[in-house]
Amino acid sequence: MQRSITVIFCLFILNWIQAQPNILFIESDDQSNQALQAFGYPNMVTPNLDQLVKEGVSFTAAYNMGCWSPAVCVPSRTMLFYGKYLWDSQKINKKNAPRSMPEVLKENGYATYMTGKWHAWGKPVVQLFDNVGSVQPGQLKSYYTEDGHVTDITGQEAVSFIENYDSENPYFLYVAFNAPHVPRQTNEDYYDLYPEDEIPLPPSVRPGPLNPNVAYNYTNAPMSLQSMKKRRQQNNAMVTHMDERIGDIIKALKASGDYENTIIVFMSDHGISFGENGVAGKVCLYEPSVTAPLVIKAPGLPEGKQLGDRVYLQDVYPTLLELLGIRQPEYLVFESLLPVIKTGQNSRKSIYLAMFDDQRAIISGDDKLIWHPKSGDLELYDLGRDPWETTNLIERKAAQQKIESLVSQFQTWQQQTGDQLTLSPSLEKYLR
Ligand SMILES: [Ca+2]
Repeated sequence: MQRSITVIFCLFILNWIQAQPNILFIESDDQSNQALQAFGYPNMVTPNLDQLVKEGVSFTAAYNMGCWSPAVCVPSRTMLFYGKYLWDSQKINKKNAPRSMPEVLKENGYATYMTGKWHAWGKPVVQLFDNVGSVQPGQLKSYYTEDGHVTDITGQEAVSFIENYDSENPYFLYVAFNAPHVPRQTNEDYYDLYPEDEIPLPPSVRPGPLNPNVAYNYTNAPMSLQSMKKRRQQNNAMVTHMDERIGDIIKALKASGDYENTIIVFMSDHGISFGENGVAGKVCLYEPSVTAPLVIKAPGLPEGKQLGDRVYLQDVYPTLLELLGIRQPEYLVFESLLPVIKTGQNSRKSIYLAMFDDQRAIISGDDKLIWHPKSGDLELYDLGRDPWETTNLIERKAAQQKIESLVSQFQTWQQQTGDQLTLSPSLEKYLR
């Protein structure tokens, strides 16, 4: 009797595992919201990603919480894979790393495979996945290798995995493109899609910094508007090249017959600035650098739903687990997006952003306060009226009350995240 119950239970688990959808998780590197046509940028040529947006739920205000050094990729990816906030992610090493996203999925019956960029702290990538393809470094010397362009290699390996997969179990396929991260190199055909003189620039692009303290923060401003257009041309060309390879992967998935029973995630690790507020690079807390596209297509989720709710990119990990009915590990502090998607209820009242000891920011509603602790400078923006952060409202009469509220929420986040930075006198006057 005992034995037959055990057998039935095992069969039930096996059936449950085999009915679970596959996961195709695609991550790009340094792609801002501006590098995706479906996010409102008609000059972009991204037909495959646009189609994914049409078929899934997309977030236009998904944030990377920040970084503990100028290498922003590493904390973003460490937070993603281990589900911990910024300062706890910084403490993760090979020995103390908790179970990562692919390991949790593996425990629940998933075959796990990755190809492309690996740039996270914690355990070595070969320990996290059953199998790995060509693992690329965080910073390539060149995209052109003996085996071809790295974007093509990553795309082709993902296609091969899908074509050769022959197990009944579901898979977690993590495809991490290095594109469009520097060195921005791709083929002339892609450059030709974006004539330099026709590149549109957002209204905040300016050659010098809006705030002189930002110039200190790892940007090489002032830059000419023409050089900003050149960088955008290279960046956009890299994205279109990647989009073609994503099209190959989708095609292979459809040919395998598994398209409808596959969750597809697309995200970038964070964005990048090409001259917005005089910043060139990603080490700042302005919107183009801290936000990035996030798209989730899954069985049962709405199609073509675009949400402007402010969320974290790394919320995608608990979202996947909730979609799959897998219990969340206790350490996981990011929040599932299913309530926001299904009921419009965003449990998070504010977004906290941090950049080592150089910058902090808090966003509540449309109010965004950026604080430069070393100089004490503050910037206050109304993201509803001024999404490009061109008008610092800090001297306005109404600023005082808003700052008090924002600072109070900021302190709560400091406690939640273990942010040790002491509030400087410039902020203390706003504390109750
Ligand atoms: Ca990156």
